[in-house]
Amino acid sequence: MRSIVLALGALSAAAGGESDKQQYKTITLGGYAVSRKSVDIPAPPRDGYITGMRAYVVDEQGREVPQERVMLHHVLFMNKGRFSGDRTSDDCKRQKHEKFYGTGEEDQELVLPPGYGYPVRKGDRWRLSWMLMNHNPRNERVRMAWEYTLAEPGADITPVKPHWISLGCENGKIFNVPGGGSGGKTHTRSRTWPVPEDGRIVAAGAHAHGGVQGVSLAQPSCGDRHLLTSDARYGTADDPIYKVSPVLHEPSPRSMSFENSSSGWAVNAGERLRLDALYENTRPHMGVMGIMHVYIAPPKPGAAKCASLPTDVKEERRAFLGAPGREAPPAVTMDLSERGDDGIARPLAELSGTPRQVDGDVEVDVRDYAFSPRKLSVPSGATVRWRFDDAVQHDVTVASAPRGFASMYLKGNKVYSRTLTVPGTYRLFCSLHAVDMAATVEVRPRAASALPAQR
Ligand SMILES: [Cu+2]
Repeated sequence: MRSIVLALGALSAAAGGESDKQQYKTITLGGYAVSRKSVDIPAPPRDGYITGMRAYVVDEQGREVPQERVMLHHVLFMNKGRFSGDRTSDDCKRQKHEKFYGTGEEDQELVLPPGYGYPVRKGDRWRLSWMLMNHNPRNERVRMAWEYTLAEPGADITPVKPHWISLGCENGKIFNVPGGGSGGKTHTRSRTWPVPEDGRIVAAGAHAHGGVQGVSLAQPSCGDRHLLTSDARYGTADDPIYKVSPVLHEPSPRSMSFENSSSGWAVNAGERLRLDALYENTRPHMGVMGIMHVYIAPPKPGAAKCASLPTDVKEERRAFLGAPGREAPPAVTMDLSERGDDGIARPLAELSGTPRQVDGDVEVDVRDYAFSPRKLSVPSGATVRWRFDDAVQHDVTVASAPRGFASMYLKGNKVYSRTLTVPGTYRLFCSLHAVDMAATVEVRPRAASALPAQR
C-alpha cells in the first residue's frame, strides 16, 4: 500500500486511480524575462498507468498564476525510461526519451478514455522542459506544478503509446504564416506521418500558437477521410490576456480541444496520415507551431482496414474565462517597446534616430543585446542578413510588417537571411528580449528607372 495520494478533484473525474501533485523549485524571472530550461524531475515511485495529467504555473503559495502575469508558452514531459534506449520517440528525429504530455497557453489536460493509461515503471526517469515569459516589469517567483492520476498495475487498463507529430522539423519547428491574404484567408500547413504500428488512436490534442484555427488529422488511404480536429477557442474581448501591454507575443488560444474515444480511430502500420494546421491568414503570425499529440492503443482483433469511424468521440476542454470563447482568432497588434528608467516597458510608436540608407543587400549585427544598425532603409528585393554573434541566443521576429517572418533562436555566428520584396515598414524585435531589442527596416519601392523595362 502506498500513500502518495493528495486528493485533488481537479483532474477530470474520468481518470481512474490515485492522484499525485508535484512542484519544481522556484524559478525567478526578471522583468519581462523569458525562462527556458530542461530539468530532471521525480517520476512515480512505482509501476502503474497514467490516466490523466495537467501542468500549470503556481506562485510560492501554490496558487495558480494566470497567463497575463506569467505566460506558460509551453511545457513538455519526457520519460527517459529506466536505461538509455528504454523509451524513445520518433518525431523529427529519434530521441532517447518518450514525450508523453505537453501543453502551453492552451491549458490542455491529458484525459485518456476510461480503461486506458500510459504505462510507467518504477525506476523511470522523467524530464521536464518549459518556456515561461514574465509579462510584468517586476520579478516573478513561480514554480512549475503538475498533477497526474496513476492507476494500479494489474488494473484492467489498456496501454497507450504516445506519439508527437510536428509540422516542420526545420528552423526549431517554427514556421511563419505570411498574412496579407496571400493564398487565401486560411493558411494550411501540412505534413504526412507514417503510422508506426497497427492500432487505434484513442486520444489526441494539439499545441499551436496565436492565429491557429485548428489542427487536424486525415486518412488519405481511406478516401482522405477526416479523423479528428483539435480546435481552438480564444478568450472574449474582456479577457485580461488582451489587456497586457506592451503586446510582446500574440496570445495563443485559451483552449485547444482534446479529442478522445474508447473505441478509437483505427490506423495501420505504414499508412500515411496527413496532419493539417489551419491558421487565419489575413494577418501575419510569426514563429508559430503545430504539434499533434496522439495516443495509440493496440488494435481490436480482426479490425478491418478503414473500419468505420468511432461514434463515441468526446471533446475534452478545460473551463476557461469567457468560455465558450471565440472560434476566430482576435486581431492583435504587436508592439515594439522600450524599457524606461523605471523598469517599465512602454509601446514605442517609432524608434529614435535616422535610418541608415542602403542600396542593396545588407548585414545586421545582432550582438550585445542589440541590432545594429537599429534602423535601416533598403530597396525592395534587398536581402537582409542578420548575423547572431552574442553569448546568448536571440532571434529576429516581425512585430508588424506587410509580411511576417521569424528566425529561430540563434547564436555562435549563425546567419538568418530574408529577401524583402513587399515595400513597407518592418517592425522587428527579439522575442526572447522583447523590451530590449527592437529594430525597423523600411523597404522602399524600387524606383521606376530601376525596374526592368516594361513590355
Ligand atoms: Cu534576444
